[in-house]
Amino acid sequence: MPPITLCFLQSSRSIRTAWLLEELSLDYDVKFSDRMADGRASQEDRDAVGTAMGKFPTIKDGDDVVMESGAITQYLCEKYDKLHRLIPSDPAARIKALEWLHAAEATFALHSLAIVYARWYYPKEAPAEGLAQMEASMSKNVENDFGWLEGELEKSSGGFLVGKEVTVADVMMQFGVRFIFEKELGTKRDRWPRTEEWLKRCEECEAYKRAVKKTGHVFS
Ligand SMILES: N[C@@H](CCC(=O)N[C@@H](CS)C(=O)NCC(=O)O)C(=O)O
Repeated sequence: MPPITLCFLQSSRSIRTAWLLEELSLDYDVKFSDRMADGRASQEDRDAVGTAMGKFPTIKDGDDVVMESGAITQYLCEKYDKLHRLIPSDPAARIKALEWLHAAEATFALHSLAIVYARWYYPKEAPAEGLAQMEASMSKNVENDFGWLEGELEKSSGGFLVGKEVTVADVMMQFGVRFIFEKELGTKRDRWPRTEEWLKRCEECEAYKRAVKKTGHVFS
């Protein structure tokens, strides 16, 4: 079997897939793209991804080309996680893992990126209080999301989102939470001590550290 190719963009969700590939001990090559001055990948690199969206992460596994970090996660687990370690087979644990897998994009990214776009696109000549009011309104969603996350970590018996071992829940959620904390999108890290501890625990995992080393991932 030729190795899987991971189309990886610096400082992006691509770290989720690299971490997962390491958790699954799969052989993979990294096709690395850097961000240009405008924060995007170059047009050439986006074209080279070979999908209609040209987004990162995308993987190539034989004839299969998969985009969307959540779909990639599900695809890799269904195909390679024969022991159901990353998506547990216990029904209650499986539901929890799938909730987080989807919440990473459909809830946390949705609400926090609304603030990023407001910061990008709010007219420079408009009064600054207008943007502050928009952010304050949109922060309510983010605060609500973190209330859920902190509450689940308080109830969790292990150190991770679904018990004592890493699952897709942690692999999908870590990047977005780190992003929200670093950019202070609608909340501040000191409000969520359990979440901060969990984030550190994720980033101390050997597989996560291997993924960072192999890809050169940095947060910026
Ligand atoms: N929902 C998608 C989002 C993919 C996405 O927007 N990726 C960003 C990086 S985090 C990207 O490719 N940006 C590069 C560009 O648009 O030039 C996923 O979860 O994979």
